[in-house]
Amino acid sequence: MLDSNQLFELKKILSQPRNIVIIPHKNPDGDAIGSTLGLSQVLKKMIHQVQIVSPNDFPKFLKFLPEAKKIFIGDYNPKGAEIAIKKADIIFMLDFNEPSRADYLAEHINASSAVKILIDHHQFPQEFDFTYSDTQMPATCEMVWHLIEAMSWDNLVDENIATCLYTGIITDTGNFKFPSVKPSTLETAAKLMKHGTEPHKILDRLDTFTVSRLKLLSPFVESLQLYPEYRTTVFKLSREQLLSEGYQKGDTEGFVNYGLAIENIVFSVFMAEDTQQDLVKISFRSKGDFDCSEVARKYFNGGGHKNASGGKSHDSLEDTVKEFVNLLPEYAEKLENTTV
Ligand SMILES: [Mn+2]
Repeated sequence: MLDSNQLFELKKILSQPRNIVIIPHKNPDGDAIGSTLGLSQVLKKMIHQVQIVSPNDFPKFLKFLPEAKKIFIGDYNPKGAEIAIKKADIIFMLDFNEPSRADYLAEHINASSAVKILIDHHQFPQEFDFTYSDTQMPATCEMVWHLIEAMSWDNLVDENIATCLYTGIITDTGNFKFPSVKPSTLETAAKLMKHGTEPHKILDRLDTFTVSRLKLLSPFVESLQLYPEYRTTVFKLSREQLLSEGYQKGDTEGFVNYGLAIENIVFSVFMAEDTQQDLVKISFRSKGDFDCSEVARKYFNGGGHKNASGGKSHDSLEDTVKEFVNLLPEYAEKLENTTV
């Protein structure tokens, strides 16, 4: 948490009407969208003008969230995004550790003289005017809740705000399954329920599939490469496969976790060609003390969390898979000794 001086400073800054922009990372997930929507609705109940500016669009399964339609999508109107950021006197950056994660918005963030506030749980955060970083936290949404309590804003939290924050917590913890979950996570969830959110309704919305998602499971499962000696699974989908099933953004979200459901597997990788640019996007998931973010950082221009990270490659899909498989011997010992 921010220290008491910083909390006091922030209160002072927010005691006057402000023009606030809140930014999630590129390709925002449930935690990025939930935290920005939750925080924006709290700030709007005060005296502030608040606009969420996302670098690009977000998955369809998150569109049910209260006020999701008010999110400004930079991709569809880059000039508008630039103007909004230029006009801001406060910029919140949520669920990412450095401006480059907000893609082309980084340029405008860096150029702005606004007060900048980072709230995030990723490793290696950049420092800003206010930096609330805690890599032990399972979700930025939990951190936003802790900030709300520390600032005594909890009386402003209604059912809609609670729903946004609860959604980010369950999407970033796989429904409270990940080892990152803390007593404070469950306490936060309970408090959000007391503020009116109904978890079963959120779960019902999140469990709803698009037809294309269901159909994509077939080629995804078919692509399985199993390396039991390295306790590793590799999956891949080509652009052609994605498009032939009518791929929509978010359709393959979470697929990579299926690999970890196989007995004795501790490392799962999913490589998919981007449908719009020449790029292979890579998701890494691991169990226990095996740090998959190290592989992402060292070899695939990425990073993230110990058990969930991502990367990218400009080589072909086949070459990227080969490159990855060739790396496995380097991690053989760590993989073998991973305790779950
Ligand atoms: Mn997150």
